[in-house]
Amino acid sequence: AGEKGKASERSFVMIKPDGVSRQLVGKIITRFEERGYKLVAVKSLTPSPALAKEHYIDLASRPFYKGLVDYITSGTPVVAMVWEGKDVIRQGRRIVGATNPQESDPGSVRGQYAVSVGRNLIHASDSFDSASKEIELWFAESELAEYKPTTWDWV
Ligand code: RTP
Repeated sequence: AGEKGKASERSFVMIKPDGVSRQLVGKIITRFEERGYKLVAVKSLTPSPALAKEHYIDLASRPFYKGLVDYITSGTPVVAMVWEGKDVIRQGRRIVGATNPQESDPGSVRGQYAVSVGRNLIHASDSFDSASKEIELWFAESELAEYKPTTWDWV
């Protein structure tokens, strides 16, 4: 799982502090579950500055980087998850919606619940490479569950 070309792949999805403080965790998880994706791992934590900086390392030169890291580490937890299933990386991005909620499809999480790019509720991996890096950064191998959802009997 998680490898390019596999029927079943994995994505790292994180509900950011605004999603937790607005009590949208259940609604967001429900979208992934009801679509048919499998919850492989989930934990709630306040990321350390080192973890948050590494997660957003590609944005280090951007003007909003410090504010983003400060927000993610502010003390309200995030919910870090790994979801698995067919095309979950691309479909996860569609469920989440465009980065700027002003551009997000109204049916997406951001399009339904967010208006500001700095408080856009959720992160989802944008490629196979970032998914595997992010899963390794946030989770130990022992935290990733192996099971088959009963709804996958027809797969
Ligand atoms: P994410 O990684 O969170 O899924 O977001 P993304 O790929 O859709 O967007 P990216 O460009 O990687 O930006 C990561 C996060 O940085 C925050 N951001 N703030 N102008 C701003 O203030 C600004 N631009 C981006 C957002 O929280 C975005 O999700």
